[in-house]
Amino acid sequence: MVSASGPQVGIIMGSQSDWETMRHAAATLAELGIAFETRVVSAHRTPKRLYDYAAQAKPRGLKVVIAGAGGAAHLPGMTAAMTPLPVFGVPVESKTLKGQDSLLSIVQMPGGIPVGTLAIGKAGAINAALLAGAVLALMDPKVEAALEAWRTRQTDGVAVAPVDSDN
Ligand code: RP5
Repeated sequence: MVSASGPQVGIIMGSQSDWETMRHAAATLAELGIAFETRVVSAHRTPKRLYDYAAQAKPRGLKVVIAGAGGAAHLPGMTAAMTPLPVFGVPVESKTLKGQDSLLSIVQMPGGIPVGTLAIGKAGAINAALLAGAVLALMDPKVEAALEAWRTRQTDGVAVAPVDSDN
């Protein structure tokens, strides 16, 4: 039995070091009032944890998984292989290749197992949360309203003319 009040979105990441990026997905989901959980799940270092997480994601009531990883970033693709839920991948910026390795390894999934791949870094983490919200909004008018309000705040926050930042 799935609890209606449980987390709707699972945010997973390959390492504690990814949290600096993935916390922006969490903050955005919080702004939208969407219940979520956060877990460190490494495809390389904790493969059994990954298997268990992906296998149980849907039975536990999650609707979307956001997976962030860097370098040889197998986490989003492996997760997508083991759950029917939509998986959004966030390429974390790596030190050596600035996240281009992360991006290419997440986006270049062979046909058959999709991962919706976002931009490298903070922008991708924020947009993954907004996309997760858009999915949930199809079934939940409260999330739909929260997303609309989020966009309105964003629009209202854009100045008509530029200002000097050193004033
Ligand atoms: C990946 O390796 C993680 O997603 C992280 O981005 C990268 C580096 O991990 P750490 O060495 O910082 O733990 O699996």
